[in-house]
Amino acid sequence: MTEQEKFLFDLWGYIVIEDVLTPEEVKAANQATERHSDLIANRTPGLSHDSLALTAETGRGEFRQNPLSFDRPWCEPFRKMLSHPRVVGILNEILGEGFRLDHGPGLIQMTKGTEGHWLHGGMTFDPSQYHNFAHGRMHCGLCVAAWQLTDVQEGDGGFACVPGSHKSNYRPPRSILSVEDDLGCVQCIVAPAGSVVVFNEALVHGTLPWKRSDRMRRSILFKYSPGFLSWGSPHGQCPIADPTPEEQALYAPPRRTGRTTIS
Ligand SMILES: O=C(O)CCC(=O)C(=O)O
Repeated sequence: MTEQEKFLFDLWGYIVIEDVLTPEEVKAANQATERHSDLIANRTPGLSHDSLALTAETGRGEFRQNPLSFDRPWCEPFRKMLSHPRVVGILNEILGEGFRLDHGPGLIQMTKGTEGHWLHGGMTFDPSQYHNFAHGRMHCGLCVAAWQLTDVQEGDGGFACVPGSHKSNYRPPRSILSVEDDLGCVQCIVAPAGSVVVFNEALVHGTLPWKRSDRMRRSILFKYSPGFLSWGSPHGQCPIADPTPEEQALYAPPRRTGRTTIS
């Protein structure tokens, strides 16, 4: 993790890193997703909680099967993301060595008219989702690597957050969480295909409705925790048929000591 990335992640609670996937890798991930389109189901709308700014006709598309368990070669793009060295370097810094995959990967697919998601996170101290700075470094709870398989440009919608809110002390008013009157503090995060957005779940964040008719949003989210912590239910087993030692290590149950580290 570069000094600039540390500064921005500490300041904003998220960073966008461009060009982590090559155009060929983005294409392979999109092809693998399209090949399994029968496994993508639209949620029943409701994540917008009736906000006038977030409500739209359709619910977002999500995978009904973990893409890491797809047959080869279709699982390969997602396996690359799971333990991508660029992201591993960042997670070792913010979560500490021995971090684990907490849950995911999950697909968020949005076409024009897909609803947004009420803003959440960062409202009270949550011992599984936090940001702290002590002894010269950041210490974070649940953090997300959100891989972008399509471009997100200004005004498109998609992932949005209140930069810096992972360190804020007051509950945001309802008008901000609903984005009905956000006082200018909610930002839609622009990120080209092939980039990864790393964000802290303690950040106040959510989703704006998707506006583009010529391009869908397709993002794959992997959620990681420090090695001693579990936000979701710990995994029964690794879903990958032939896991590498690194992949196996990411699926090891939470424990404070003796975890295999990856780099
Ligand atoms: O990427 C998004 O649209 C929002 C994701 C989200 O809210 C979450 O992962 O908790």
